[in-house]
Order: sequence, then C-alpha cells, then structure tokens
Amino acid sequence: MSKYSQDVVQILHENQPEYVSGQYIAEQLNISRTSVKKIIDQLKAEGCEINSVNHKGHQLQQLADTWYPGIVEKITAEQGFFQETFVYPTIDSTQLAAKQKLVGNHDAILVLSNEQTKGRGRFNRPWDSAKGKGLWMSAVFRPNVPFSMITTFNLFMALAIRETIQAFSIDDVAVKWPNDIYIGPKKVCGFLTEMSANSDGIEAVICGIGINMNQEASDFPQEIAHRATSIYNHADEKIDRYAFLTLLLENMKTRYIQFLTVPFESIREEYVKHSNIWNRKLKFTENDKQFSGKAISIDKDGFLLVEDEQGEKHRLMSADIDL
Ligand code: BT5
Repeated sequence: MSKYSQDVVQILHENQPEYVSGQYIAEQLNISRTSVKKIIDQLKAEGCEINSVNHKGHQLQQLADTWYPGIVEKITAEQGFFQETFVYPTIDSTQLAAKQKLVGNHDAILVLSNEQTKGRGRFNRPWDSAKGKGLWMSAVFRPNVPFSMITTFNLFMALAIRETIQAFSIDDVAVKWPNDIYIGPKKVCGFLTEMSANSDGIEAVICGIGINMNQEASDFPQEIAHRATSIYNHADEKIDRYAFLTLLLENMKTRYIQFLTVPFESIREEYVKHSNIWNRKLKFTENDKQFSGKAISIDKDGFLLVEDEQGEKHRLMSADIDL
C-alpha cells in the first residue's frame, strides 16, 4: 500500500463521520484529484466501506479488515504507553519480532500483524492466525520488579483481556488459568508471557496475545474447529478491530499499573469469580505427567492448588488443563 493511501485513510478516519471532498484531500497531500479518486477506488477494492457522493466527497463507513499503521499509531500515541509500534500486513510471528525489537533499548513496544505464518503457542505449538480475522499481537513491557513477581503478571493480563472480550460478547467470557480465555466450552484467546533477563534483573516481559475476533465457525482449521471460537460467534455484529484494540490497550495499561502497584491478593476474588475451572473434574498435564483432579484455589503468588483423585495436593505454576 502506498504512502498516499495510508494518508488518505487517515484523513477519512480523522473526519469520520463527515464527508471529505476530493479537493480537500488532494490539497492536503499535494496530489491530483484523479490520484485521490484512484486511491479511494483502491481502498474500496481492499474492503473499506466508503460512501462517495458527488459534490459532497467521501465518507468512511468502515475500515477494511486490516491494520492501517497510521491509525494504530494514532491509538497508541493517544494512549501514551507504548513508545514504539510496529504494524505488519504479514509476519512469521509477532512474538519473534518483538524479541528482536527489544534488544538495545528500554522501550515499551507493540507489534501487530494482520496475519502470522508461524504463530506459536506454548511449547512451540502452532497458533492459527488467519489473515484479517484476529488480533495477533505482542507487547513488550519493562517492569522494574523482582523475578518473584512475574508469576502474577499473567493473571493481571488475563483480566485485561477477559474484560475486553466481554465488552464485545453477549455471552459470558471466562479465564482458564493460566493462559486461555474461553467463551462457553471453546477457546477464544490464548496468550503467553515470556521473559528476557540478565544479571541485573528483568530486561523485558513479552506478552503474546492471539484473539479470534471475526472468524466464522467454518474458518477454523479442522483440528481446532471443535474447540475454538471467535468473539463474532458471540456477538450481534462484526467486531470493530480498532475499537477492540483501543479498549484492550487501555485495559492492559490499567492492569499493568495494578500489577506494579498492588499484590495479586487484591484482584484474586475477581480472578476467581471469572475463572471456569472450579467445581468440575479436570485433567491436568504438567510437563509429561497427567492426572485428574479438582482445582481448589489460587494462592497469593498465582499458583494453582489442585487435589488429585488420590487426595494428594499439587501446587502448579503452569499446566495444560482439559475441561
Ligand atoms: C496459547 O498457547 O494459547 C498461546 C497462543 C499465543 C498466540 C499469540 S498470537 C501473537 C503472538 N505471536 C505468536 O507467535 N504467538 C502469540 P497454547 O496454550 O500452547 O495453545 C495452543 C493450542 O491452541 C494449539 O495446540 C491448538 O490446539 C489451539 N489453537 C491454535 N490456534 C488457535 C486459535 N486461533 N484459536 C483457538 N485455539 C487455537
């Protein structure tokens, strides 16, 4: 996409819901009206809904299912949390990119891509990251905290993600400790937290988040179709990716400040209330060990306390749980 089409999208977006004349856009960008018309046609072809009316101009109704860097940067600039934002149409993995970007600076960084060709979950499992359907992002944080605190980072982020999805879903959204967000019996989001550290302490925390926003049930690959869902499947209308991103970043910022300033204890009740693992038999896989049991509680460090079928207690830092 040319620089001018980015500029045109931005002008239309800034003026939404007003009509903007071709003449005005041409003057702003110092290009001809014919070029403006061509760019508008191209934006329509890639999926932007734009009303064009003679003698009135162009009115943006809806952006295409893609990330326009200028608009994402405007959102992050207004928020003032991330110093650097990188937006890609396609990339292997935002998590890999974020790890490369964090070297040699101290910035909070946001990496977004419209598609990932090698999205990964934990243990290198593939993460389906279809083009234009979801939010595939990695956020680099720079907390100046002791190592021992990092175990609770995930829990604060889980609440930020859950409440954002809930704002767009008509059905209940729940956290599945430690890394998933569910709607009913299906996974709508998976996230992971990785850390980079040196002898001075934590250098960065890199949070990779995959959220299924607008998939239809038939969009998921067969292997995961029975256990994956999107927010759209639980909403009255298509999810506006920019409104979603704006709210998510806001909630992440709030929860991050909370993580830095208050202990997990103060959000534990809220976390427990929104978790879907209580009062049911669960199957746990921790490393290579498997057992069935019940989740009892989450302790102050964010570890899950579990009782297996033999009555033995376990304190888990992480695990795979089958509901
Ligand atoms: C996770 O791993 O759930 C963490 C996923 C993190 C993905 C984000 S996207 C942006 C950033 N860049 C990356 O490369 N990664 C992060 P895990 O708990 O290991 O779950 C992986 C499992 O979820 C897979 O084995 C599938 O069964 C299932 N799965 C894969 N894609 C899915 C999808 N789109 N929706 C729901 N489930 C999916």
